[in-house]
Amino acid sequence: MPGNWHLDELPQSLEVNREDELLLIGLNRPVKRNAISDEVLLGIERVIDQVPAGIRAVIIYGNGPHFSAGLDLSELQEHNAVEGIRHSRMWHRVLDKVQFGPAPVIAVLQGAVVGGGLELASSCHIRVAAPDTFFALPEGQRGIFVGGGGSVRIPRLIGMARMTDMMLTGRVYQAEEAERIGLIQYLVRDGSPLEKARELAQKIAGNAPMTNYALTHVLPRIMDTGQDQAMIMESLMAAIAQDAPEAKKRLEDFLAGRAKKVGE
Ligand code: 1HE
Repeated sequence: MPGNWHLDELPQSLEVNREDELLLIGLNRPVKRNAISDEVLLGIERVIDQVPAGIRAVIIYGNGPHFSAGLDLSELQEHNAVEGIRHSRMWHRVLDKVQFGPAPVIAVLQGAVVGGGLELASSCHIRVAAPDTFFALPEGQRGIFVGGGGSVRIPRLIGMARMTDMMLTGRVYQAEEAERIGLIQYLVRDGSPLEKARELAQKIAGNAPMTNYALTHVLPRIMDTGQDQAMIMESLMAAIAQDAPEAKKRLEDFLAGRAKKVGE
């Protein structure tokens, strides 16, 4: 790892590795099915806060057979209502940093992606899953509610009706169905989902940084605003992006036959 990193401060429950322009963050509590304790959550925040310059894409994965069993339920029992709000707001703060952080984030999923694990995965920009992945929101059955931004992010992926059903009835979506309803973008039937994520991350890293910024920071805001304001935001973003020297160079390369064609 580069010298400007202080990884010795990270808990054992996380592992972080740099591969050139990519940063890999691993949930590393397989014995507890990568349940997300405060230590894990705050560790993710520290990593995102300290992503070194030059990192162009981030991959989040879980060690062991499950991506994550969600919130560490052993820590929730202690909370009163005020502490519950603070705790939920802490999840919001950290997962907002994942969504609106310095680089696009790809989640690599297998086994359980449930509760807060699904909320974490939903805050990432791309979800790549193995065939054994399953998705659920057991909060409904545990007598609680989502608190990590799930009510905002998950309906944007699959619609409110499906999320309501998941929580009311405990419905579990298997990987095939999850791909069909848009919960994941990639189902890796053969081969390694992590390798697929690396391949996608390399593509992302090769984009103009302004385009990646527009997609991760501006597009979600455009989605959240009225049509009139959204259109002007789009025009402003388009103008800024095309004005950048990198965009000019890329257009020139295409017109001179030096750039890849669509699909190459
Ligand atoms: C845990 C957790 C956890 C496992 N918090 N300790 N999430 C849930 O309600 C999901 C709860 N977990 C499960 O349903 C199952 O563990 C799994 C389907 C994910 C995996 O099953 P399995 O048979 O492989 O493992 P296991 O035997 O259930 O669990 C192994 C250990 O992990 C065990 O501890 P041990 O000391 O007895 O070995 C479990 O207690 C522990 N473990 N999941 C704490 N979640 C921001 S708000 C978000 C709100 C939520 O996320 S609510 C949903 C919580």
